[in-house]
Amino acid sequence: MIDLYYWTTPNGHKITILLEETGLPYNIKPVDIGKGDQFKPEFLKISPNNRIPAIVDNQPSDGGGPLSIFESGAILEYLAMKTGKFLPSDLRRRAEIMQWLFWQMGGLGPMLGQNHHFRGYSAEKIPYAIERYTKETERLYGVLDERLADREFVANEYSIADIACYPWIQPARQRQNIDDFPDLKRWKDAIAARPATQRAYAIGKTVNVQPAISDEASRKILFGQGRHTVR
Ligand SMILES: N[C@@H](CCC(=O)N[C@@H](CS)C(=O)NCC(=O)O)C(=O)O
Repeated sequence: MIDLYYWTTPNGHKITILLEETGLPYNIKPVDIGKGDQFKPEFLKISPNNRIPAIVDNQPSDGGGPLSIFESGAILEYLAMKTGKFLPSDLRRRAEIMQWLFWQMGGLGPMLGQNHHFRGYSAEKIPYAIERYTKETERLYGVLDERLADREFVANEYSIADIACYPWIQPARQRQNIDDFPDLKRWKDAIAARPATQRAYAIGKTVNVQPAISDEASRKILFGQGRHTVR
């Protein structure tokens, strides 16, 4: 059984999508990041960066004790290797997938996250920051659209690279017109229609009934962070 430390954000959705696709049994441990659960000492022990998602595998394949992992990319890779699904061992297929997984982790996620921050959450509306991250979003959407022009999925076959990218493509929130990116739109619709994707988002709705971070207390917890010392 996998324990999934989760909240209903793009990085959290990645893991429920993969878990639903693989059929691995899992148990959700909600971490309400708007309330500060990510700073609880027991959570920091498995996720020292005070971010969701994280997992604990209570039955790792080496037969040893429980194994914890943080960082969504590392979790996707681990679960794919555990189940033998969505990350083949063949050298070239795997290299193809891993480069797009890292592209998502190092570029698509962080840049679109800044778009959300400056456009949606920041009380001060800074035109330069909004413009910069909206343009960067447009550029990254363009990279994906080009990539998908002659293949069904990011690395040809449906993989953890698609699962990592999908929850981040939110055109209305990111001020993009998806019709300008027809191959990205076709890809997004195809993943949205998968039963596992639908189950993952339905589960999210049962964990968090009020997804928007609106109140001042949550803003302070999420956006006023400096160094946090546990020792
Ligand atoms: N690179 C990390 C990013 C994780 C991340 O930013 N998680 C956000 C939600 S999407 C979070 O837990 N935020 C809590 C906080 O900012 O304190 C990953 O992919 O796992």
